[in-house]
Amino acid sequence: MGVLNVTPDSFSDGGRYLDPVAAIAHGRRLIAEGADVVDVGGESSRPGAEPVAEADELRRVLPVIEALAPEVRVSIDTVKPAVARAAVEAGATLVNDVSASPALAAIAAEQGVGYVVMHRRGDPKTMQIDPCYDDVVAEVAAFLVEHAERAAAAGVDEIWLDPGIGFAKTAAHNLSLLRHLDQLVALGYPVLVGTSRKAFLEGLLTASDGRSDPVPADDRVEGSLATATWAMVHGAAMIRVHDVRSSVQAAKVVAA
Ligand code: HH2
Repeated sequence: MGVLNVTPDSFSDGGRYLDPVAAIAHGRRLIAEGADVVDVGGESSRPGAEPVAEADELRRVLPVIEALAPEVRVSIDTVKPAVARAAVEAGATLVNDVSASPALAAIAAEQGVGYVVMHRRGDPKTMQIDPCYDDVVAEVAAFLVEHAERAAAAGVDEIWLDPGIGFAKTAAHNLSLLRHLDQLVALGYPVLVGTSRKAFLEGLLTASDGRSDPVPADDRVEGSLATATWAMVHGAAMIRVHDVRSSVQAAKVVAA
């Protein structure tokens, strides 16, 4: 799954693809590099992100989905029911819901498309304020199963689970979830993992100039690849990445 953020403020590629022409061109680059799915988002979900008005989000994502949907599977990364519905009508066939909301699952059911349930607590403004769990793996697993069963009962046929790396989690929580990914895979649903360029990698990496602190997002590619490879080896069925070419190469080697 290649990431395509049509936003001014995403943590890694914010502002690069706000213009639909640039966004469509980048989507085509992701397809050429081997993405099976392009995940189009018009609102950043990074910690501290400002909410986006529905009309603005629709204006950002719809032309991009209409252009790319005939060429690749498109998912819509949104927490707004109206945006999810319009995106599916424009050609998206997977609703990627970082808020695990019953309203979005209901739209996926009604429209006969797939649904990603991702774990997080709170919203972008609050989620990184002292996240705390007794047992992060067990609590995330229980949350995902509960929401997946609810989505199945609502009529969704294709359900993906995502631990929500970086959403209401410390670096140690993220690493625990990766370390025990097999426990999420054992729940019986396909698992999606998104670690790409995320902040928890900062403390593990050295900047390529040896000095930058913190390590900038686009200098976390090798760390991202290590975590993506780990996730694939431990059973993730899809990885959500900014760097499609290198991830596809890694996927081929893992598959072999
Ligand atoms: N991470 C981000 C956004 N959407 N969706 C799923 N299912 N899983 C993830 O891990 C995930 C996600 C955050 O990354 P990005 O889109 O690059 O940044 P931003 O939210 O700032 O646009």
